[in-house]
Amino acid sequence: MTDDSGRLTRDAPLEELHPNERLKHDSNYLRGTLQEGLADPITGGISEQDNQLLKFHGIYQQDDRDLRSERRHQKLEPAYQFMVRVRLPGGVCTTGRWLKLDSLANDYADGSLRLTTRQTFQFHGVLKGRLKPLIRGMDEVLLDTIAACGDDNRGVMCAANPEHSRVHARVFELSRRISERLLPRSRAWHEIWLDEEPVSGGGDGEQEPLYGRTYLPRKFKIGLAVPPVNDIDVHSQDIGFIAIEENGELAGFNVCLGGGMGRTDHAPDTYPRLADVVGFCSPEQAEEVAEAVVSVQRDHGNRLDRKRARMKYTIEDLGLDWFVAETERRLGWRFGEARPFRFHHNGDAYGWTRADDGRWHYCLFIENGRVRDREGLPLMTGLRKIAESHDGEFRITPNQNLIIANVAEAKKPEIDDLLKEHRLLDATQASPLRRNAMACVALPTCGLAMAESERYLPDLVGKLEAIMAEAGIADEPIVVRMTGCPNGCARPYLAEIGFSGRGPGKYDLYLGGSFRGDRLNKPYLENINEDKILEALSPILHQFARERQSGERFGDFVIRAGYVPEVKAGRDFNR
Ligand code: SRM
Ligand code: SF4
Repeated sequence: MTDDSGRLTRDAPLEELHPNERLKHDSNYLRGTLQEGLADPITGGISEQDNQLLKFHGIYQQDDRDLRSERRHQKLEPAYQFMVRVRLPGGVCTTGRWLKLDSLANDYADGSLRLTTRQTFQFHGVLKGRLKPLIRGMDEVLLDTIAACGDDNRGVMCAANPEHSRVHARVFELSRRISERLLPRSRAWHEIWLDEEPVSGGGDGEQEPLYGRTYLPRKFKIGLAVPPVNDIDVHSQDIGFIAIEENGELAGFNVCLGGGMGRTDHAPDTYPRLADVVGFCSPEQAEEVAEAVVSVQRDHGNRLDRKRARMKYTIEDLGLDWFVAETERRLGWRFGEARPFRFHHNGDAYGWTRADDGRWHYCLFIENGRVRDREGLPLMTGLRKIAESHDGEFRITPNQNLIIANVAEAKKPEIDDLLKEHRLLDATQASPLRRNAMACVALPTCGLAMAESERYLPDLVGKLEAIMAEAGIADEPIVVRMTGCPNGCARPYLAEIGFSGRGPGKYDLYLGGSFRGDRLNKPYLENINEDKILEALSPILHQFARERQSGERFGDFVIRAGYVPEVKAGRDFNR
């Protein structure tokens, strides 16, 4: 079946759609043959079909890419292992839960916890037989992995900004409610991981009232920002809610639609896009807005070509006006006029911050979100000790950092001592460049990585720090982001200096994002190695040091100086 614009809809015959549509449809609400595949002792892996379904359970099959060629040489199957992503709306985790995750990482994964760009945890290096005990361990502290990946609504982000605690509390509560409301209703997760019976014959009489049998055409992302901090990069979300505060209270939200970062090299019809502000809704209306928008994307998203299946392309292809009108038709009411707001930056406020309710929050810099003990920096041990001492919460920030939240005045000296004892204050005193840098995971776990990212960016930042010191701008914060492929997991297209991997040691370089996360950058040089990167950036950084106007940011300067044109719309990114 086609809709008014001639697009195939989800009611079209399955054979006309992408093969994943049939897979979802025939999976008996996400059960498929997962139970059998996980129990198969012959291999450490599972079939590709099972892997596609496993994503809806928050788990990816991977293999250790550092060992790939050696294993191939030895005619062994790849070193299969799994990545497990926790569902943690708004990034808030009690310290009790943190302690559980820490012990699970040591017992069943590679001994590290990875804080992600969407404010949750990932376990890496989990062997097939350890998946179940790991997930059961999470369930003991009421955590799950449902819909952390897959064609559904993913982890809902929420500003971690601690200053305005009253507004934050309401916005956080809403992020939790949106996550619950848009959660798949299938019992498959409980049956497979917690042994709550039926499994492959299960699903009888089950329904997915929102998603139906074929779920969404593609992943879907929602985030809530609290100005003046745009830490969640609200314009990168499929739906962004911008909290509008009036007289210290949450008046409602400006609603933004159609953001997304992913693109594919050599495919100019794929591009990052910023979400447009389309109107205003009250706090009470936000949940139904989220559901209505998801339903429009469910019915009109592209189910033939997964590279163009995100909502940003539905909006590009069918028109923003059409999309908004269709959403309003389903809501039965119209958005109000968007209200004024202003973002100052999209980073984190490091160190201690006192919130308006008198409680303290310490934002700790965690380089690229990797929590493990290293020589001279016992990060995982230090956080364990703090979690044992602080009966409160940790908040994961959208910049892969961690906030020790809601510390009472009397408790602060004890936390300070623990931070000092474990040398965690040193990390927070890193250069402003490093503190504003972010890299995706990439090698050795990510199957899509074409180049290093998490393991390489710290070195490159060191070299850029040296250039900036020479130019006399060592204290200048510049947003730098790197990914190992064009998918955009560290939101590199919003960075003032962005990199995406093209091949081993080779990157595309992007310039011109804003410090506030509200402007896309632009491809500047393609497929270059480190020498060329430094050769290209050194003169620009020196010129910036000499010629910048008062208060001018690097991303604004490169546009004024003519290095790149300003990108005003996603479809112009590649032109
Ligand atoms: Fe991502 C796929 C890691 C945030 C866009 N992402 C992947 C996979 C699962 C690779 C795969 O499909 O096999 C990566 C697993 C690597 C590993 O070994 O752990 C991966 N993405 C991540 C994380 C862990 C990066 C990080 O360093 O923190 C982030 C986890 C977020 C979370 O907690 O849910 C992560 N990914 C993002 C973001 C940023 C965001 O959402 O704010 C984006 C860009 C925004 C967007 O979606 O448009 C992003 N990831 C992608 C894409 C491209 C999607 C697209 O529209 O084209 C893929 C590939 C895909 O979906 O086909 C992808
Ligand atoms: Fe992997 Fe690419 Fe995402 Fe990096 S951007 S984690 S390399 S999919």
